[in-house]
Amino acid sequence: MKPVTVTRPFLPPLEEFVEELRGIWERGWLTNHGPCHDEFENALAEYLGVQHLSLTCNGMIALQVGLHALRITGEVITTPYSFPATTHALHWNNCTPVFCDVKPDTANLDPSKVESLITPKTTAILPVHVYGTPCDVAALQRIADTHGLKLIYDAAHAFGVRVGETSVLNFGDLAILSLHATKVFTTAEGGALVTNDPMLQERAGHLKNFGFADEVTIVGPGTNGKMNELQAALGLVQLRHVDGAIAKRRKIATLYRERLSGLRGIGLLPEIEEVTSNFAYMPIFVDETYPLSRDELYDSLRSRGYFGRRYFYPLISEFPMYRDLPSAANLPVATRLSRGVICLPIYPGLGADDVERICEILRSTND
Ligand code: T4K
Repeated sequence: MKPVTVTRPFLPPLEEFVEELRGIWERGWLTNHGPCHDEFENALAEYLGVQHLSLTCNGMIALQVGLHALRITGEVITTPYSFPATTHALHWNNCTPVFCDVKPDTANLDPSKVESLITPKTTAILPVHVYGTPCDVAALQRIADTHGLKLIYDAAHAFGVRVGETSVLNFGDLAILSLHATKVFTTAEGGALVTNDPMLQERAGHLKNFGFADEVTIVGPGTNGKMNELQAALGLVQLRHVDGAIAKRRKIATLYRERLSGLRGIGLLPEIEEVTSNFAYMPIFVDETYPLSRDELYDSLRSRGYFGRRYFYPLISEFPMYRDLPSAANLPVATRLSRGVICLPIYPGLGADDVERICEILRSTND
């Protein structure tokens, strides 16, 4: 049996991509704001329902550029329950991460624990919409407004997620997306920075291009964060197919939920009524009432060819470069979730028979 991995990229019909490549070959224009880049940037903003979007070569660079564009310094309150990129971006921007615990139901930053961490050095809050589940955006905005802090969302997982009629990317001062191969919508590597502030978009646009404002004017110590034409061409083609891909994910997630809800010792994320999900991940949280430990279940699935992943274990606050920070010490909810999580395989091409088999393994162990 071919191993079933946690995800596989959705890829469009090859001929459609080849057609876009033909244009690139003819033009001989490979990067630096080519026609595919500009067309994709506009099309993506329109698809997502956001005002100002700037494409980048990946999500981590989008975050670094965004933090720099907002001139974030000092301490930033953030979540330990994420991919390393979230905190590493702070580190690369010379900011000090201050870890805050998460909510037990969503694994997102817990607003009720943020205010006690604010000091005179705090300049911003950096939450993550983990697994694409929106944070408590209203509560976090209230805290940011009260204390004069910037609010930057790591929305790497949240492509296409909506709260009511609004894209989740419209909240905060800025949000970043990842378009990596493992994401719901991919350009192989890729990212985007989203904001409602045209000045901020302009500054970020300069910073991702070495700081160039024009041929001879450098307005900041920029980096090279541009998306190239091949990535953008793939993005243009992907956009035609992404709705179908998300619909397939929805079916798989629904089947998982039908089979797993109520299973003793296995927790699922909540379904939130006003949220349009993208079904990016299928995390389960194994607790002590399940007959196997998380790692025993993880290994048992692997031995049968099902390669889930423990996103996000260990916590970022447990990494050697962060574990001595005072804020790394008291994160009981994040620690519990991290010790219990397995993200089960979910991607558009995953067969219902595989989902049934995975759920059968989970249930039979529980009998
Ligand atoms: N913020 C957050 C909250 C994030 O989760 C991420 C990235 C970022 C920021 C940074 O965004 P980027 O700079 O990456 O755009 C993966 C991804 O590399 C990473 O993008 C992602 N989060 C993270 C959650 O997952 P790994 O190390 O687990 O990936 P890897 O290579 O082990 O792939 C997992 C599985 O996916 C493989 O077993 C098979 C499948 N796969 C993977 C690739 C790369 C494919 O089928 N094809 C592929 O091309 O980190």
